[in-house]
This record gives sequence, structure tokens and C-alpha cells, in this order.
Amino acid sequence: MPRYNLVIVSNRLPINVSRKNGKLIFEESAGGLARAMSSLEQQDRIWVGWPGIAADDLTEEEKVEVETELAAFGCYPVHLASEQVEQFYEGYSNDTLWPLFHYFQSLSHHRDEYWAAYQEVNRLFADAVESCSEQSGSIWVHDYHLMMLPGILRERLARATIGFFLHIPFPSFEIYRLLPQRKELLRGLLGADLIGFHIYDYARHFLSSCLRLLGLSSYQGLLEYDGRTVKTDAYPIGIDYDKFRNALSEGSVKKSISALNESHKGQKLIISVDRLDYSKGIPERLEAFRILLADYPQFREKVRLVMVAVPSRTEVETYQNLRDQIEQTVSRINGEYGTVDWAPISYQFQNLPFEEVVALYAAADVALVTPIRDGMNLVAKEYVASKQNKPGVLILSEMTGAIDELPEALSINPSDAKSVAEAMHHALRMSKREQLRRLSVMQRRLKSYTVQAWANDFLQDLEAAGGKREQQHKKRMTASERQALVDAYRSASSRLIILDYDGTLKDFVPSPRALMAQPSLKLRRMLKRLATNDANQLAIVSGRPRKALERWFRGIDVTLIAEHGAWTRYDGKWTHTDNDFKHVKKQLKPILAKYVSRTAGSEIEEKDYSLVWHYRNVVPELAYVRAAEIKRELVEVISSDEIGVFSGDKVIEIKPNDINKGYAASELEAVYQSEFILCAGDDYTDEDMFRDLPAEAYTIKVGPGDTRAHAQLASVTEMTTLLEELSYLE
Ligand code: GDG
Repeated sequence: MPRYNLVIVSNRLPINVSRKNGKLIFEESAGGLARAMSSLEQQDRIWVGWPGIAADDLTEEEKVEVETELAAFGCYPVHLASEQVEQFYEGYSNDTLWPLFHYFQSLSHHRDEYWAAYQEVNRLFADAVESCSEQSGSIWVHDYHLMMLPGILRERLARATIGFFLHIPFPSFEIYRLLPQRKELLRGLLGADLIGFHIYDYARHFLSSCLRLLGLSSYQGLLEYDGRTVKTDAYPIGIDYDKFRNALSEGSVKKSISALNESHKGQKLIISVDRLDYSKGIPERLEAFRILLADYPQFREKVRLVMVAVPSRTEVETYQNLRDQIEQTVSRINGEYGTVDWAPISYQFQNLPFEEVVALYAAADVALVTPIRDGMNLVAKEYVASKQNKPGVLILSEMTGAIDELPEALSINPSDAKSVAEAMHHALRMSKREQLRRLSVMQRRLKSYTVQAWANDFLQDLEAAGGKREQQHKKRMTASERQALVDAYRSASSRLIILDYDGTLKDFVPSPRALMAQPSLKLRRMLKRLATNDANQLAIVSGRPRKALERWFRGIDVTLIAEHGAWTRYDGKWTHTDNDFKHVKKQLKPILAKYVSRTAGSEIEEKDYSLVWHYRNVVPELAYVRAAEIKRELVEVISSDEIGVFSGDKVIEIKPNDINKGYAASELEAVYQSEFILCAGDDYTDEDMFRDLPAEAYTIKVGPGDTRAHAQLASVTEMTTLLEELSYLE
């Protein structure tokens, strides 16, 4: 199997395979995504997806035929059995995720079989991608059917650059949290380097779910996860603008437009085009149209609604019920208001050829786009593009992603049928000049951010995100660097080992006071082995108060530096800085206390030379707001230049500026004059040590993020494993 530098993955391939009269038929689907991908400069690419025919309907020879034929179109099939299609596609994707993500929580069904199939099929997709991707190639995964895929791929192709784009809304945390597999799906997505959404709101909802459910923190759309930075951003999908514009001059389209104009002579034409889906607000739209006819009888026989509903997910029961409901409503309205010569609604349950869709757009006086929820909605954009210099009015739901880019449309709340009827009334009476003015502004915008521009934009950002990951990994300690460190340690006759505690030797625990923060017996034993080696000087340099350090490391021959250097214990004797912090504490403690009572989950830690406000257990969004407020207030109140306010890992710390670990490390170095120095730490306070120690020192940052240290280890476990190994050497 050849390997490609760009793999595009979506549930369906842009080529549909079906069987007619016993023979396999291959048809290109004319979707915007397919056009966008074919316009990409990147030629070395393949598209992986399901070809639309169940694997159990194919003989082994036919599977080979499908693969060979698809290869000619640049596609590679993932074969799914009909049972898998049922449980994964109709089930988890469209009976669980789709309704929930569109805020129809009561239509979202949870079944174990669905979830099992979803995971299984995501793994099958991963097998296919793995077989055709370069080890460090780019992979672009599309949509809610494949949310586990980035995570699975990250495990198998650690160096690949993985992007994910969600075509539907990402719901608010309040809705998303209802999903039983909410954490698994987030972790699945976080395998990606870049996660794209149509609009900023969806990205914001996603970030909020990551903060609330996984305890991650985010900064300007970036998340730190598993030692990598994951970027999230908004990329509003566009349309193939020229395709719609050019279609208008085609003979067949012109003919259809004339036919439509002829058959609606003297009547205004309102159209709606969508897949028959409950998210599209079709019953609500019909009700609004009924109100228009009821409240404004002058429009009877003067207006017609042509409603195209494309068959979709017809195997799912909810969709069958919706179809019945729509058909009954259409008959009722036509029965109530229709006359011998006029039916108010022409309803078509079918997939029209592209040319006829464009003709409908072009001929329509009004397009009625009223989804209850819609990730973007391309129909609205296509209508605007197809008007060119002809008048027309777009009525567009506020609940679509498209509204952000099309504010010149008449925006409506789809649940408020009366106001939708009013909008139709407004549209039918709007002056031509006003219609053209609004359309031309929207057209200009759609012309500049087409689906091609969207795809290029996403891929450019994906490359940049991949580059950043590589950069971040540059400092990751390689096996040979690790060996060099071990060798240097072994051959040195005097060594100084300077270690931070929290986040370096011990993972963070929810509260600074927690009993769990103390070192395990295993850790103590390892430190003791290091300390009893005659060639070694062991020092713990921490922000913790001296009492805690003293208790935790009793019986170990270790130099202790507490409170970032305010207290030092060489040879068992504590000395402290001559800084007077008492009056500062007296002034600032009440301020912090005020925030603690207003912010559930936060607490104050009081040390001799610092005050700390901990917010690890505070609801993340609130924590950010409060942390910013506190910092602002403290900076205003503190009059002395000698006192600083520092933001650490889920803490705000107030301490004298001249107390920092850098001074402490320099002092250790001067006191012990060692041939070999190892220094490890995890946060910004440790960066001062990395800066102030001599260049020959082996400095290690534990965890992700930029650093001055020479090397990085991914986790506390990697750090303690290294120390464990050193502790057994002579
Ligand atoms: C999902 C998200 C997001 C419709 N009827 C016919 C026909 N169409 C074409 C339209 C348009 C497409 O289907 C529908 O796209 P939408 O964006 O309106 O809606 P979804 O199918 O729900 O798409 C949506 C989109 O993904 C892209 O990210 O915008 O929010 O739900 O292109 O022209 N095409 C033909 N005959 C029809 O009868 N040939």
C-alpha cells in the first residue's frame, strides 16, 4: 500500500458505491467538501471512508474491485458490515450524538451496543489510516462519526499531524455532560493537534467541557494535554462560490428558472431546501407559513411555498415519524387554505439534481432557512450566491452558524412562529433596492471565504500546529541524552542534586494540605538512597513551608530550602531571610479571605514569607474570573515594589521579589562546589534555578511547556524512574 502525506478521513467517501442490476456502480457525490479537497495544492493525498455499500453485500472479489476502482479516484474504502452501519452510523452517530449535539436531548438514545460499535468502527478507520499514512504525515478527520479516531491515531502514529473538524455544533457543557461517554470522546478528540469548529461559540463550549470534565486549563484557545498543546479555533465553512455563479449561465438551469417563473406568474415564490431532519425546524416553518396565510389573507393565492425535503437517515424511527408529521401538516394547510387553482405548499420529498436546486434558489423571492440548530447551514449561503444581481430575501435562523457571516439576512428565532410569519411579511414587502443592497454585502463576504479558502486555511494552521508539536518535543530527553546523563553521574566524584517537590517528585493533589501530598514510602526510600551516597549532596527546593518539608524528609540527609528560599536548612539548622513580610500579610490576608468566602473550592495557604490563594478545586470559568479580579485588586493595594504577585499552576502567590529559587540554587552551587549538578523542576519558579545554574548543569523540566532547562521529561513518573536508576549507582 503506498503511503501519503495527507490523509482525509470522513464517514462517507466522495464516491458512492451501489449495486444496480447486479453490477457495482461508482458515482461521484458533488458535495462541497469533495470540491474543496480536489482544489487543494497538496497532491500527495488519499481519502479514507465508507463507500456506502455494506461489506456483507460484497464478495471478496468485489471488495478488491471496489478498492481498485476507488484507488483511481484517490480513495481508500473502510468496509463496514450492515450490523456495524446500523449500530455505529444509525445508532451512536445519529441516534445518540446528532440529537444531543443539536440540543434535542430527549431524542438522544443511549445503548451499550451503539457505543461498542462506535469504538470498533473508529478502530477500523484507524487501521485504514495507519496503512496509508506516512509516519509523520498530516491527517484530517471530519465530523462526529469519528471523534475517537484522533486519540487512537495519536497512540499509533505519535509523529503524525492530526486535525479534526466538527461540522455540527458542539453543545454547551450543560447538554454535553449528559452523554455517558463524555470524557472518552473528549480524550479521543484531544489526540488531534488542531480541532476546528464552524464558529467561536462551539470552540468555547468544547473548551469549557475540557476544563470541567478533564480538569485541563486553556489559554487563548490552547489546551495542554498529554504533554502536547492542542489548538482549537473557528473556521466557518464556505461554499464553492463559482460553481453556483457559473451554473446560472448554463442552459439547463436557465430553462428551469424560466419554467419556475412561468408557473409562478403573479405569485411570490418562497422556497426551503434541506435534508428532512428535526434539527431543520420544518414543522415550525410550516406553522409560520400557516400564520402568514391566516393573518395576512391578501397573500392567499399570491404566494407559494416550495419545500424540498431530501430523504435522510430513513432507517431511523425518529425520521420516519417526522416525515409523517410533515406530510400531515402540509395536507392540512393545503386543505384549509388551498383553492381549486392554488395549493399554498408544494412539498417534494426527494433529492433534486443540482441544476434544479440552483434554479429554485435563483427563482425564489424569499428563502426560508429556519433550523432549530444548525452547525453552519450551507443552503443559506448557496441561496445568496445564486441570486447574483437579482433581488431576493434570505430569512435565516439565529440558531445557525451561518448567521455570524450573514447578519444582513432577516434573522429570526425559529421557535417563535409568529415572528417568522412577520419576517416573511417584511420580506415580501421589502424594496428591491434594499434586497440588492443586503445581498451584495453578503455575496462579497462569501466570495472571499469559499470552501476552498476554508480548507487551505485549516490545513495551513494544521501544519503550523504540527510544527509546534515537533518544536515542543525537541527538548524531550532522548535515550542517548539520558544515557549521557547517567554516564556523567557515574563518573563524577562529587554531585549536587537539586529537586523541586510538587509536580516534580509528586503529582499534584487537589489541596495543598491534603495528606496525599506527602511523599510515599517508595519515594522516601529512593531519596534516602541518593542522600546516603557519599558523593552526593541532595537538596529539596520547594515553595512549601519548612514544617512540612522537615516532617516529610525526617531521617534523610538532605538540604532543605523552603518557601522558595526564604528558609534554608543546611546541616540541620534553619535560617531565614531578614525580610519582614508580617505587615504585608496583615494587610492582604483579609482581601484573600473575602475571595475565599465568595469562591467555593478555593483556599488560602499562609506561609512565613508568602500568601497563596489556591483555586485548583474551583469551577474553571469562575476560577479565571476570580484569579484576574484578585490580581487586579492586589496590584492596586500593594504599594511596595519589593512584593510581587505571581500566577502559578492554579495558584496566585504573593511573596517578596528577592526571594526566589534562583538565588537558592546559586547558593547551593557555591556551598557544595560539585563536579556534577542535576536540577529538576516543573513550573515557573523552577525556571529561576535553570537560569542561574551554570550551563554545564543538567537541568530538566518535568511536563510540557516552554522552558530554559536543557531537557524535558514528560511526567513525574519519568522523572522518578530516572532518579530511581541513579539511586542504585555507586
Ligand atoms: C452538515 C451540518 C453544515 C440539499 N438538498 C438538495 C441538495 N442539498 C445540498 C445543499 C447543501 C447541502 O445539501 C446541505 O448542507 P447544509 O449545510 O445545509 O446541511 P447538512 O446536510 O445538515 O450539513 C451543517 C454542513 O454539514 C457543512 O459543514 O453546514 O450545519 O448539519 O449543499 O445544496 N443538493 C442536491 N439536491 C437536493 O435536493 N443536489
